[in-house]
Amino acid sequence: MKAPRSGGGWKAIKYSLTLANKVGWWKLWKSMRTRNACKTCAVGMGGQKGGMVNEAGLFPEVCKKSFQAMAADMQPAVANDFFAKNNIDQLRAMSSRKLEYSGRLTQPLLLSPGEKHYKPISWDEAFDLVVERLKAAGPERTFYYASGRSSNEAGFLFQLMSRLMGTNFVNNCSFYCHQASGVGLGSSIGTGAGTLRLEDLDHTDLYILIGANPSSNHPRLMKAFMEIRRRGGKVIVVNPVKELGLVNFKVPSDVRSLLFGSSIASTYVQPHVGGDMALLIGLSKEVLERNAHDQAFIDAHTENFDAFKQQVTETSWDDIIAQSGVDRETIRNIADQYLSAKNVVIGWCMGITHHLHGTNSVQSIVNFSLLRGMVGRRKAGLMPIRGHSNVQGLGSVGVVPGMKQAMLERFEKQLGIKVPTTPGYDTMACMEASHRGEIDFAFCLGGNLFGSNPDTKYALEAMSRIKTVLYLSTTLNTGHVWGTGEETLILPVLPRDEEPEPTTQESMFSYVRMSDGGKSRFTGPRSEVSILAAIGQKLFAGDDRIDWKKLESHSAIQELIADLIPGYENMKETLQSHKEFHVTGRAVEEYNFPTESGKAKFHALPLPDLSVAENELRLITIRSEGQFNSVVYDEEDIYRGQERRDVILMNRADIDRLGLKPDQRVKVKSEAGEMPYILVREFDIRAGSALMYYPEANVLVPHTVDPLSKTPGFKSTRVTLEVEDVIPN
Ligand SMILES: Nc1nc2c(c(=O)[nH]1)N[C@H]1C(S)=C(S)[C@@H](COP(=O)(O)OP(=O)(O)OC[C@H]3O[C@@H](n4cnc5c(=O)[nH]c(N)nc54)[C@H](O)[C@@H]3O)O[C@H]1N2
Ligand SMILES: Nc1nc2c(c(=O)[nH]1)N[C@H]1C(S)=C(S)[C@@H](COP(=O)(O)OP(=O)(O)OC[C@H]3O[C@@H](n4cnc5c(=O)[nH]c(N)nc54)[C@H](O)[C@@H]3O)O[C@H]1N2
Ligand code: SF4
Ligand SMILES: [Mo]
Repeated sequence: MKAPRSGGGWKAIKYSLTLANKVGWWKLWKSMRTRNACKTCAVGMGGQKGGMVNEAGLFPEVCKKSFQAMAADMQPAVANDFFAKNNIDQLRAMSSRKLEYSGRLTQPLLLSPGEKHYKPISWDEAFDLVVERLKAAGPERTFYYASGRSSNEAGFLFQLMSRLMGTNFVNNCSFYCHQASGVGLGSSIGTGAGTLRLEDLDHTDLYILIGANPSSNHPRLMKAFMEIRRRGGKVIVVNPVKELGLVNFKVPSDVRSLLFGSSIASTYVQPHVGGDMALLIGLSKEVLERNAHDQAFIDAHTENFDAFKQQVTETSWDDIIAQSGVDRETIRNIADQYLSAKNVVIGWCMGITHHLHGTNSVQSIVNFSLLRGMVGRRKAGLMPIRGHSNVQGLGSVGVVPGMKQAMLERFEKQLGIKVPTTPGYDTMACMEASHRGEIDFAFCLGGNLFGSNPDTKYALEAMSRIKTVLYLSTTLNTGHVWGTGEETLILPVLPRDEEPEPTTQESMFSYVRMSDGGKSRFTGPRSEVSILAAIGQKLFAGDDRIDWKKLESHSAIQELIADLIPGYENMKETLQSHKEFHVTGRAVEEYNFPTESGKAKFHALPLPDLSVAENELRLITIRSEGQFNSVVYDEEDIYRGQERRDVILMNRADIDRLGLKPDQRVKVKSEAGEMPYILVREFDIRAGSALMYYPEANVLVPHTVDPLSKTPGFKSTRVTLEVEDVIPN
């Protein structure tokens, strides 16, 4: 399969038109125009300004991902006899695409111990069963996991339930995603969120994009990069993989770009996988050696600079160059660009966080931007490019093991609730507890905990040892069929544009949108809030701390959020006038860092140990154009020119060095597992690295985590290859 010459463009438009043909043009258009926030990524669009409109009021702000998610929700319901016809083994044989396209879930389903078929049950039966099992499990043997699709309102109720039950075993998919950004930023500048607003990007003259592929994963950001270049600004891309869409992209909403394409990267650097931290230390060293840092800013607004400077001075150029894989000349060149820019923004995604030193890499990003005061004011700053559309909101409303002190105090003072102060469990800690047989109930608000986990064998064992696994989901995924406990229950939910009452979502720019909801496309599924409120009423019957009946109303929850969640005070106005708002305190202004001292902190960090044996490659596991996380919509990856997913993409030099040939079959082995019959493919990727597709390649990723953020090293698995001598039919 041939790769196209640019990302986006007609291909993206054609794809969207094909989807429209499938579900009906008018219906899709009408659905997209409703006043609901985009369901897909955290750039955010839609809400009260109307579908396909961004916070600046611009239209059309849309991409094929948003159509994809909408079209999936517009498919018919799962056939009545689907579960009678397909037993669990048959369901396990289905691909994630087949499961997703089996239809929308409309009835509560129960897979009882020893049974082979999911069977429909009534909502009352389902609630009775959930409540009985939750009570029997108790706080010490239950965990709560949420994906970032759910609303703030559902997330708030979810964590409130866990706290009233007396546990902090509550977390969200962020632990497998941007947690390193939250921890790294928090420890450096006092806030875990990005420091920018969308409009700040209008002033950027240098954007450094590290370990992210927005051309596939955050398509509307591409317009911002195009505009930076048109203004004469620079975009430096740091990525071991040459991503086509980061070289050239055709922005569909811009005629000139659509016709002729837009050059995105003005400099494209391909470091070693995991070598970013060394590169950032090198860049800081270069700036310090030239004495080009802003000493006045550093003295006034930062601390720990001397320790940082000493550490950087002691780190040798040889080590920096060897570990980053970036030569001195390129480091000088990037430093020149950094020093001559007025407003620098550094953005990053999973290429930074999915490493065992992910948090330290984020701290190194902050160190570098502090050298010139490029964080802490408007127009410049730091931009963790968030994943799920409301993952940031779920963190804000407390779906985290450790509740922020300010929030904890408000809970105790205003609600009279004693929130447990035990450290709680992150996501991997929950999986480990399950593996030890210490968990009886897993409460999953959306997502695919099984599919997103590293070490598939371990995840399978862990989930199977849980007594009851409960999923609240819109459609079927591999988690429902593989991530089963002794007993498994699926409750069908409404996506946000079918909610009976308004919900809210927070974007990566900390902009809170309000989604109107809309008419349910089916009878059967219920809103996440109504399910949680119903469970709450039964679970806490006779306990008058919280009126769970009242919390069936979204506006009652929104009032609580406005009172209890720091930064969400403006929610009161949203309630009255549907006015959307930015969470206060996130966009750091005038160098008022929300740390205890009011200063930003430099971190003195030694280089991590990234050694690999001669015959090993460093494997990164990533998304393709046609998938959303564990849901694979299309087999082919059009931008990388791959027509199938059972491939390992490698540099030609490694293929030759290891005595392999393109299209040869190999067994890929790691300490966690092995994958047989994988096709070797040549690709423009830094030698020493290899690329495979997530979620399939999770078989290979060990479940070790970054000690600071507890994020697995999804992009740092050491693998070896073995030639397969038998070709299967
Ligand atoms: N279409 C689509 N959109 C999505 C998603 C999806 O699955 N599909 N998922 C959403 C979610 S939850 C998230 S978190 C985001 C993820 O968005 P991204 O982080 O952009 O996605 P990944 O595919 O994980 O790949 C990240 C990039 O990092 C690079 N990379 C890998 N290792 C390294 C490294 O060591 N250093 C550097 N510098 N780069 C490296 C890879 O080559 C790749 O280009 O996307 C969101 N949007
Ligand atoms: N090897 C490897 N593993 C990874 C990654 C990687 O790059 N490499 N990426 C990691 C990252 S960044 C993330 S974020 C995680 C993803 O982890 P998760 O968020 O747990 O997984 P998703 O695949 O996004 O979950 C999709 C499911 O959510 C359900 N859903 C969709 N919409 C709704 C809704 O409105 N409400 C509810 N209740 N359910 C809904 C559907 O059933 C759908 O099948 O995976 C991580 N795992
Ligand atoms: S970039 Fe993200 S938020 Fe914007 S339309 Fe696409 S999927 Fe939706
Ligand atoms: Mo993510």
